[in-house]
Amino acid sequence: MAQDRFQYHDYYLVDDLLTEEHKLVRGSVREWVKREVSPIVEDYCQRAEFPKQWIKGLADIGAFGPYIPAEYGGGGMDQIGYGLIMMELERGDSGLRSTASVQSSLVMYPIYTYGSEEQRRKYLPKLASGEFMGCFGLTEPDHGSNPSGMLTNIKDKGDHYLLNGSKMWISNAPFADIAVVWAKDEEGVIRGIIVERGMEGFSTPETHGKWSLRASATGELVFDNVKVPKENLLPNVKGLKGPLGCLNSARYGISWGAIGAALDCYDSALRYSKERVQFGRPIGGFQLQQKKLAEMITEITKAQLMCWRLGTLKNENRATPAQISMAKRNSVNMALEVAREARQIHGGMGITGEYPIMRHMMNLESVVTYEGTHDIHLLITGYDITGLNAFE
Ligand code: TGC
Ligand code: FAD
Repeated sequence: MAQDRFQYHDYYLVDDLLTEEHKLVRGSVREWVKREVSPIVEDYCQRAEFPKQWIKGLADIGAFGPYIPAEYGGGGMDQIGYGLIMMELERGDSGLRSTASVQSSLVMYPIYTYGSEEQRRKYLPKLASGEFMGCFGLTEPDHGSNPSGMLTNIKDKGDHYLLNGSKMWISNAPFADIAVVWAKDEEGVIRGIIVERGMEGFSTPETHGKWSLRASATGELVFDNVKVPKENLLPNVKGLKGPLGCLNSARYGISWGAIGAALDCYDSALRYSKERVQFGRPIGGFQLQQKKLAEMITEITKAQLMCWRLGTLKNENRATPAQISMAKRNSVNMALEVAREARQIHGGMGITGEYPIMRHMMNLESVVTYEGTHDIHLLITGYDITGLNAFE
């Protein structure tokens, strides 16, 4: 990307609803993204490589476990603060936000919420500092939207568990030091277990050939008779509600994150529409382009308000999983629509790496699928409002 000229847009003065701390945190993340991410992200995406130097930077700005209590190395922040961090990171790149949201919501969250005190003390400070990176293994080759059918399993062997199976599409897998893995025990109950790199029989082959999230590393988790110590089992949760509880937190973060990608596309399109002259005047003066821009900022503003409200509900422990599904689905779909319209406003330039649009658009094609697809979240809303379960 040639130059990061991003300016924030707050049409309904949502900033008035934020605290000074929120604005401070958001400002420092934005500044870091402009300095350390924007100048290199295009190049890393073109090469399909994860910039490992981002790990230390993410830890330094407090993006790993922002809402985990400080005594475990986290930021002790509220949910709005977490959302704003995700928004600023995804404004830079969805893959960058992925790295941080997996570490925070899918690795630190389950260890904090379902783990023993020993597990918390052992892993959380290292995850917060970036000394350890983690990944989350739920999806399998034949069980994506329907994780309850998973085949990965653990067998009790007295002093350890024997883990077998495989997971697919796992963000951060190729470089993760630990994996929070969901597997069925001998009674068919889903349990969470922490697998460490270096355990015999555990490998993490990288997934190549992605046209999306190219600056994020994705891989498989393969378990071939892996002996996992008994103390690595997460003791405080049983059943699918374990992994789905983590997804509530990650989906919430994504609902903010996607707004960041949308804002970047809108901001670039707005500027381009004032600078690009055709037929003797800026293209922003044409009604068709104004319609696109006006609809973009309207949808962004609605999403900002929805996420702020969801964050306040989450702070009060009142946000329901269905409300989170609605926000994730709405924000990501909105961002995809904004990216597609912004691409058109940029004309041919919109397909180049001179502008962030095409990269955001391709990234969002993953974001609309992972953490529950667009369809699945619609059906969750459908179930919630009718009481009739489409999954049965
Ligand atoms: P169902 O029978 O409805 O529920 C089973 C149990 O779970 C409880 N539950 C939840 N608990 C907490 N939070 C939620 N959101 C929950 N939803 C359901 C439920 O109450 C029940 O509890 P209990 O005590 O009665 O046992 O389950 P189902 O098998 O019918 O499935 C429902 C469905 C389809 C909605 C669910 O499985 C689903 O959400 N599928 C989508 C899968 C998904 O989102 N996978 C994401 C993988 S991780 C990922 O993509 C990371 S990308 C990260 C990045 O790079 O940023
Ligand atoms: P499927 O479940 O096979 O769905 C295919 C299509 O069928 C979709 O359009 C879906 O909406 C539709 N469909 C399915 N069931 C229904 C239904 N009942 N009614 C109507 N339509 C339906 N997973 C992890 O565990 N950890 C990770 O870190 C992780 N990172 C990811 C990173 C990337 C880049 C990607 C692409 C995926 C990642 N995932 C991860 C996996 C992701 O969560 C799954 O891809 C997602 O849940 C969908 O599963 P699937 O791909 O198997 O699609």
